[in-house]
Amino acid sequence: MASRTKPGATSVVNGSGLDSPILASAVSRAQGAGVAPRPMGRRSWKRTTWRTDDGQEGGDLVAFEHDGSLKWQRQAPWLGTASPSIALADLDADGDVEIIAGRAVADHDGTTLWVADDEVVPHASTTAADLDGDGDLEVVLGHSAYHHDGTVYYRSTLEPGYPQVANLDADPDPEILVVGPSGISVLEHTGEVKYAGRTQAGVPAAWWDRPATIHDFDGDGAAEFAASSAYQYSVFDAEATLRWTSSIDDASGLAAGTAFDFLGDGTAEAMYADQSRLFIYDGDGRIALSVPRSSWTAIEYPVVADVDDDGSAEIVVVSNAYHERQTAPTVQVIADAEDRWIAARRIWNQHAYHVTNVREDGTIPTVQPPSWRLLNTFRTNAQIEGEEACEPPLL
Ligand SMILES: [Ca+2]
Ligand SMILES: [Ca+2]
Ligand SMILES: [Ca+2]
Ligand SMILES: [Ca+2]
Repeated sequence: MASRTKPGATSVVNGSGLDSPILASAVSRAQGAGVAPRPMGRRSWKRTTWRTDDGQEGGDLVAFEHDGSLKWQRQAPWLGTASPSIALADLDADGDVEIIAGRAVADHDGTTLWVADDEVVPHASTTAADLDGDGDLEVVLGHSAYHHDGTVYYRSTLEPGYPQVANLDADPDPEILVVGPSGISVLEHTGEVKYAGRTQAGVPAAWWDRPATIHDFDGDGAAEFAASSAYQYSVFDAEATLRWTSSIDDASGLAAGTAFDFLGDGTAEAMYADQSRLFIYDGDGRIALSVPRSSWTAIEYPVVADVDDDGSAEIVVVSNAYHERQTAPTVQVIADAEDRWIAARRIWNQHAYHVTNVREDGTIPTVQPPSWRLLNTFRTNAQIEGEEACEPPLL
């Protein structure tokens, strides 16, 4: 695959179209060879069986030490459910971290604890939340959820989709936003369907088969969410009423976005990366900045963190060869030219990131603070303002 990789490079791209003072420069450093994933065909929530090199169904779950050396490697039949992303949480609050992927849970040394009966979407991004408030985390597949011991907590009438947990209404309990091939749905924390199968005018419900982002985009104190189809990136209010939409092109995968209030003015800028560009949107959904990238998109999305510890947030976006052509370094770090963007945490550890799932030092809390009572976000990072830059927030 060497021909599909781009060697290390540093480049500066002048930002354009961004209102001052958000004018950005992009400083890019490739972080090693990129490997283009194979293009995906038509997706279905039905299980796709993948096999290891020796022909066994599933894949290997691999853990590395902090220096990159191998810690352990376990064959995991449940990884046959089409490359799920991995999440970490201490489900039973006993001090040992469990490993969640797709519809399965392993303990901290990779031993499978249980596998859920329910199917998940390909490239599933299962999360964990204490939905019933008993101190243990439930494993949230979306259309269903399980107690930490593998017993069913709820099983809804929905088809499988991608779960996001936040408070999306007036009651203090969390809701589960499920976005998938059946459209946009919200469940109460009990699993009761609040609404199901919504979409925006002119877009088939089946196109929303991608992970979503929850954030207070307009700073009014109530959470909105961003979701994407193959050709739209859109922000909705909590009832799935469209706020704004912008055209994107992601027929090859199921990319997602994030958001961050770079200026600290109360309005968050949304970000999304399709097959050829990273877009940053202003509060009205206008493109404020776009940066070249290339990808046969799978499930990747841009993230925001203070990766160089300078007290100003950066955006990280990856690239690979799309139609044999890679237009940007494998990893790009995009910073404000004068580091005026406000500070962010220095960590983003998993696809289903929601701030309270990990401390800034990389440790996993034994008792995970309920994110819906604090920042009430999903797939966005926390701002850190003023002199307290880069101190972990009090959560
Ligand atoms: Ca545990
Ligand atoms: Ca619980
Ligand atoms: Ca609620
Ligand atoms: Ca809002």
